[in-house]
Amino acid sequence: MVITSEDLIRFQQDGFVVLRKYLNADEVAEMLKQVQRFVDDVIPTLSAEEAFYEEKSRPETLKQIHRMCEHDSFFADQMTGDRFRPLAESLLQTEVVVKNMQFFNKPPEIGKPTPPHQDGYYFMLEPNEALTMWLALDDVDEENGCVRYLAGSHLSGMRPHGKSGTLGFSQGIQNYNETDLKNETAIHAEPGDLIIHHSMTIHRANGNQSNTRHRRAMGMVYYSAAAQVASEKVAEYQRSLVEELTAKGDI
Ligand SMILES: O=C(O)CCC(=O)C(=O)O
Repeated sequence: MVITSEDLIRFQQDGFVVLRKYLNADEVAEMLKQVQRFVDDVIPTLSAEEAFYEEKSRPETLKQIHRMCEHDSFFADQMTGDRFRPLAESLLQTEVVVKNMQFFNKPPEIGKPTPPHQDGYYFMLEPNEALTMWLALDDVDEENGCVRYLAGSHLSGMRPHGKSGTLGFSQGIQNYNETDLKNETAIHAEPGDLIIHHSMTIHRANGNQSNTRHRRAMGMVYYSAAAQVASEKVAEYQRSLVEELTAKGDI
């Protein structure tokens, strides 16, 4: 058992769980070193849709890197090894499929809000059984845009999503309201803390208000092995998104 029964119950009831100090300081430092290596050596070899910037002409405004495990063996090993995958299996109580490893940043001052959404809307799964692990690499709080959850929202189906206008989170919940805002749980985190949410759990984050602090994190996505992916729909969505972002000059 790689998770306590209390944490499993919390994940099943709330749709998210926080595992404090999942990585120690040395392990966080290693992750950051590998991200920097990826930025320096791998991003230059990739197509534009694999790395997003708040301002395309300013490399220091890097906000997301996608599919890192498909492009680099260190990140592939992270996804398939013992660190995260058995935890995903314990939480979903089934075998899992490795899907995605991402880097998320909200650069100081210009890091944009993450619109309220359910990851499952993007994943297009039947059944919608998957999870995202969010590993903090910085201290994260209200000022630099911590993640906020609606506890239990994974049990109430998919809310209507529509275009958000946000690079990297193209779809957002359209009818997010005052009650939702009141019911949010904001999760502060320290480097090495791991937050895990179900693919149906509603979450969002504010922008980064700090002038100096980044808000860096890794995102790891695992699907239940039983979930069927609407692959053609996903491919068509990705194709039209890349076309739209390219035409707008965002990537
Ligand atoms: O980093 C964020 O602000 C949100 C990340 C997110 O939505 C996710 O990991 O599913």
